[in-house]
Amino acid sequence: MAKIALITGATAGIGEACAHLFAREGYDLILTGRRQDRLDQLAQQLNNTYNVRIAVAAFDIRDREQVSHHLETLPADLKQVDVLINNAGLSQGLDPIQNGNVADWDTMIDTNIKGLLYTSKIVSNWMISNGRGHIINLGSIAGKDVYVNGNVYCATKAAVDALNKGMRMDLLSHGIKVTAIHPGAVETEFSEVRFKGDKDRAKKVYEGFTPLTAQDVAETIWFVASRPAHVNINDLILMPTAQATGTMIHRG
Ligand code: NDP
Ligand code: 8X3
Repeated sequence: MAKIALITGATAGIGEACAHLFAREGYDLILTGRRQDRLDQLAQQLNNTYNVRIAVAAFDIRDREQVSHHLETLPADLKQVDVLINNAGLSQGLDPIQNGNVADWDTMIDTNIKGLLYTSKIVSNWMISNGRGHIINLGSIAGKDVYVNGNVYCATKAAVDALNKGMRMDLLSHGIKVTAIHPGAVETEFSEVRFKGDKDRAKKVYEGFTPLTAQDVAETIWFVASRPAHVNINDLILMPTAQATGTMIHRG
């Protein structure tokens, strides 16, 4: 029987790259995100290329009822999830705390922390019943190194780092692996979302150096997911060669 991966935030960037890679490796997939059209298009593309089963569920991960409804109504056989990739997340704004936009704070906290929690609670219970599983959390270098004006986004990723450790302890006796991947700068829709559609400002983030690609991160996620049963990678920081810390980037 094929293994199953549930990938949140599969409509773009790292999540979409993971969908391609895990499908290529023969996984059946559950793909989520808000944009139904993108999920449908991706499912069709993966179905045409790989002989795997794809289920899509379009919902806002900030809404606990929606998360519960869409996950709990999946067919029972798809609840045999082997790998959960908690990837959906975003940054909004880059302002000092005193000027911060409170709605942006809510969006980041509700998506990056609460959405991840709602999903993990449901899926970890499935994994406990199935007697196996691997949860892979997308943290960030921003959760390890706070940067100027990064305040709330950095705090949400520090929370992911803490939750990653806590989940590993809580799920230890059930044999469930828990891993965090903490990338540095990855060129995806991320900066465009952070700057609310300002493409020029987003482009500048990646000028003068070679950032990571979504594919680079997906390959690393595949690496951690494909270790032998007795091996778990707890925590992995993945950086562009030109980036030493959260803030130190060598631009040529
Ligand atoms: P993208 O903006 O390209 O993709 C983000 C994904 O998250 C999209 O599929 C989006 O789907 C989904 N998402 C966002 N908000 C919600 C929501 N409310 N409900 C459901 N899905 C949502 O960014 P990346 O691929 O770069 O980011 C993926 C993860 O990696 C995030 O957690 C990010 O914080 C983290 N990360 C990114 C880095 C980077 O430099 N890019 C570096 C370190 C970590 P939709 O809009 O359809 O809902
Ligand atoms: C995204 C990386 O440093 O741009 O998590 O915030 S950073």
